[in-house]
Amino acid sequence: MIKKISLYLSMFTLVIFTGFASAGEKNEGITCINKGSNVTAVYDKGSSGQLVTKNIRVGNSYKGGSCMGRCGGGCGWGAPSAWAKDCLDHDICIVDQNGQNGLAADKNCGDEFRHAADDYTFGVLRGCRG
Ligand SMILES: [Ca+2]
Repeated sequence: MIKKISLYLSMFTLVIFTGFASAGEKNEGITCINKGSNVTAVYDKGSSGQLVTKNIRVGNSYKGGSCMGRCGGGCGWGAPSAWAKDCLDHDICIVDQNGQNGLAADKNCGDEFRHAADDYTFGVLRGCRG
């Protein structure tokens, strides 16, 4: 139990520090988004480059990517999924920039990936179920 709590605490600390690291696209904490709603995704080229915005309906496919806004790849396999703003930003970035999906190391979308880490980890617990 203590081990689990300290793991969560260290993840929180990591998330907070990475949140301050980038000036371009913003980490929006864990902001839930609902499937079927229209949301403006924002990402930047590089890690603090030119901002790009894209209005998209959450849950739609976009340029060959599916389930835009779901945290994790594609549409998942049926387990409860988190749907959150930072995950949407990352999804759109990967598709738009032909990302290699190098996760945190991706040239354009690595910062978006780091911003989405808290959403991915805690989104379901926070009730971001789409
Ligand atoms: Ca970026």
